[in-house]
Amino acid sequence: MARQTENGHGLGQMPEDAGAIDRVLRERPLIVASNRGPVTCSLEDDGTFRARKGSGGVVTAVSSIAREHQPIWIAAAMTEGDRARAEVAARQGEHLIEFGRPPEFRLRFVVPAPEAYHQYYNVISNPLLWFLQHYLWDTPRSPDITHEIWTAWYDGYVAVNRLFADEIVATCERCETQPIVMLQDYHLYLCGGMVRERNPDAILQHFVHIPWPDPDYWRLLPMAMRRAICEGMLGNDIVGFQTPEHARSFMYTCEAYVDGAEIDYDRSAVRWNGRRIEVRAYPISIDANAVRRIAYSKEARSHDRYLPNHWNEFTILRVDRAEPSKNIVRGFQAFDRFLEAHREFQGRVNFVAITVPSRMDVPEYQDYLDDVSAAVGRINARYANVETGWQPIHLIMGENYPRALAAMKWYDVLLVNAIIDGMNLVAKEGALLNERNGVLILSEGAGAASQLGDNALIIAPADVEGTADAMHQALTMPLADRRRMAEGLRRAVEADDVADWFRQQIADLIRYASADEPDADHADASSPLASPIEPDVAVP
Ligand code: GDG
Repeated sequence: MARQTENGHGLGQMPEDAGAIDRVLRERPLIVASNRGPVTCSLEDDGTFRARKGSGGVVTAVSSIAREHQPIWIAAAMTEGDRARAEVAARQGEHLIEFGRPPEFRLRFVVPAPEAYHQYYNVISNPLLWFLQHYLWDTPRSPDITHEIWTAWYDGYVAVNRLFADEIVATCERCETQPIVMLQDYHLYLCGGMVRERNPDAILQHFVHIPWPDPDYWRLLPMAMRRAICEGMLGNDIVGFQTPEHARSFMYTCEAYVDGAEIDYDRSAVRWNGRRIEVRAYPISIDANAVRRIAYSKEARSHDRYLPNHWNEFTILRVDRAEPSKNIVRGFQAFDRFLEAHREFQGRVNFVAITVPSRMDVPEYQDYLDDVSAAVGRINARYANVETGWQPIHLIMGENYPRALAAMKWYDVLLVNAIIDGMNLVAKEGALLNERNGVLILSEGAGAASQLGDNALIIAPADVEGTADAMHQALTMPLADRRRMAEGLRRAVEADDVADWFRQQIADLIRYASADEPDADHADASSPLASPIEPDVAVP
């Protein structure tokens, strides 16, 4: 039976023939291009390379499709070790670097010059685009689009996107059939257009993991930049967002800034330059089995031994990158207010904040980490009890995914109060793993709110008082209510695996190209997916 997608536009129907998806995936190579690859390399003293799995939501989510479908990843060399490994591969004519036996990942590195990479990553992508797309700029003061920013745009963002596009085009050429290319996120907005210019038949899909703001806010970028971003995205066949709201904002932005773009809001599509581009929502999820496996792994269990030292009669947990959009400081302010208003909880509740330092080359992130530490110091100084040794906030800093998942098993309250967030995987992981009928306090600005909101306490992210109230409500809620909500959350997450997220995108690409779809008059009969699929794909 055909099933409706969650995009809310009523267009996304899973093909009747689910076998078609498997056939396409068996017979066509899959290329995933993302700034950060699934692993980073380091060169060891004995001259061998060690590969470590990367961090962050995009890698966590996209890695989970790798096990089944072995995509070719195209990713930037981010570390010295990556560069050295890429050099060895180039010297030895190794087209794809394989990791694991049997290979879990096959990777090609894009190797920008360090200065170009710095401009693309540390000046344009983070913070300029990230801040813009999370409404983080303090607009009377910043951003200033200076000569340096323009230089970083052309010599960094445009240049590195071109390197990615070159690599994608070259990889497609080495394949016997036209691969499916899935571009990831805000680092690669120009890539779709650049690939399309050189490979008009390319099958291109771009998924944006973060919010897409309204056209008015995009005006912080000069017209040439915002237009290039939209036009680059319109080089794809389908562009995907976390929520229908962000998909709609993208269409509004194209209508506002792309000359000649015709928007079909009913069918959620843009017509431009003789092509039709579909705009879809694919709410991302987690790989429930993999998350459980890691949370109960030997390594996670080793953390189970000492993590309880941080727990108390009641434990509030948060897990995030040290990232302004995650709203960590306001979370502490709310806890401060909660302790002030409910003195009976002093000494009985700990707030455990697992914080992963992130983007430390960007000054805004260094400053934010300082703000986080200062808030912890101030609140701990205010409430700490020297007689009992009680400290209200426990800040656990550093990168360790199994530890983060281990901690999620034990909270009474999980605080996810992001100002705005594409989805927020922590909310879903916590819902899946928690064993104490823990309550989720969830920002209405997180994409996850539309899926989990019915069984969470929803807060407005700037509402410090409301968040403090929610903490009190969560910690005093009757067990039966907590259990009902926790079960509801777990069911919602279990019913919506990341595999569905991935397969829905492939299904839509097939439907996009098929003559049977509801919008058949616009179907692109020249698309390679519309023709019979050639057998025997090989990637030399
Ligand atoms: C972006 C969007 C969207 C936690 N500690 C470590 C670690 N984690 C894991 C978490 C979670 C992931 O990293 C973070 O995902 P989030 O979704 O919470 O946030 P972002 O990193 O901002 O992700 C977001 C996501 O992409 C997917 O589309 O949901 O909206 O902003 O799984 O448990 N991972 C590693 N080390 C840790 O110490 N490697």
